[in-house]
Amino acid sequence: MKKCGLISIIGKTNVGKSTFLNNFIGKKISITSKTVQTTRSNIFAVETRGQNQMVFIDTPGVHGNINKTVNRYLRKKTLENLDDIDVIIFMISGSMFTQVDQKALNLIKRSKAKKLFVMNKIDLVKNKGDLFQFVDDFKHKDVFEAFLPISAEQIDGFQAVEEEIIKVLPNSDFLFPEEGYKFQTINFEITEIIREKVIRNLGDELPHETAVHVERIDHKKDIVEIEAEIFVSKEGQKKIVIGSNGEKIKIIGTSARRELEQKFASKVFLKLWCKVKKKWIDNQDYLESLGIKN
Ligand SMILES: Nc1nc2c(ncn2[C@@H]2O[C@H](COP(=O)(O)OP(=O)(O)OP(=O)(O)O)[C@@H](O)[C@H]2O)c(=O)[nH]1
Ligand SMILES: [Mg+2]
Repeated sequence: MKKCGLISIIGKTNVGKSTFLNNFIGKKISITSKTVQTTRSNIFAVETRGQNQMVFIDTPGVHGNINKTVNRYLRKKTLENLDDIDVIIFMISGSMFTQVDQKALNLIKRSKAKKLFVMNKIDLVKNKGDLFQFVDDFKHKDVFEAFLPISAEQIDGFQAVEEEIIKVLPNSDFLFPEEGYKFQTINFEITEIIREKVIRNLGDELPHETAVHVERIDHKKDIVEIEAEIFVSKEGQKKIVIGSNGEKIKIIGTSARRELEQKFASKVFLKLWCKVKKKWIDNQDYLESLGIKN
C-alpha cells in the first residue's frame, strides 16, 4: 500500500528547519544561515522512499515581532497550507522552549495534522538528560505523536523521524513522479542563492532587509550570464553591501557564482548591483513583486 502526504516543518526562526530539510533529503533545497528570518517563502520538496512519498514544506520561521508588514506576510505564509497538510514537524532548538516557541505552538494547535515534536541541535546539549526532563515536564504532550531528538547538522536521529513520519502518513497514491519534481523556478533559486550569500557575508550587520531580483538570465553556448540586483532600504545599507572598494559585493558575487556554476554545471558570469529601494520591507506592492506577498 502506497503512502503519501504533505509534511510542513514549522517552528521559531533559526531552530534549523531548512538545515533539516536539506540534510534529510541530501540536497540543498532551502537556504540557511545563522541569522534569523532566512526562509521567506514556503519551499517545497518531494522525497520518495520505497512505497512512501513525503512532500515537505519548509516554512518561514515564527518570529516575535510582527509589526512590520513583511513579518505579517511571513507569518501568513507559514500558516497558509495548514488545512491541507497531513503531518507537522514542530521544531525547537535543544530543550529550549521560549515564548516564541509557545507562539508557534499556538499557531499549529488548531490543525488536524498529526504532529511530531522535533528537538534539533542536540549536539549542543551537554546534558542529554535535560531532553528527557523537558519532555517529562512538557505541558502539551497530548498534542504530539512523538518526541524526537535530532541534530540536523550532524544528520543524527533522522531514522526515527522517518519512521514516525511514515507511521502517520496517509494511505494514498503518489502525488508527484517518483523521480522527483521541481517546485521552485530557476529564477527563484538564483535569487535565493544570492540572498543566502548576502546574509551569510553580512550577517548581523545587515539582517534581513535585503531582497534580490534577477534582471537577466541568458543561457549561452558555454556560459550562463546572470545579472541581478540586491535591494536594500537605506543608503547606509548599500555601503555595507558594497563594502570598501567593492570588496563585500565581490565576495558575495564570487561565492554565489561558485554555487550557481555547480547548479548549472556550466561556467557562470554573474553581475551584481546594489540599489536602494526605500522602505521596500513595508511596501505591499513591492513585496508582491518579489513574490513575498501572494
Ligand atoms: N549546532 C547545530 N547547529 C544547527 C543545527 N541545525 C541547524 N543549525 C544551525 O542553525 C542556524 C539556523 O539554521 P536554519 O536551517 O537556517 O534555521 P531555520 O529554522 O530554517 O531558520 P528560519 O528560516 O529563519 O526560520 C544555521 O547556522 C545552522 O547551521 C544542528 O543540528 N546543530
Ligand atoms: Mg529556514
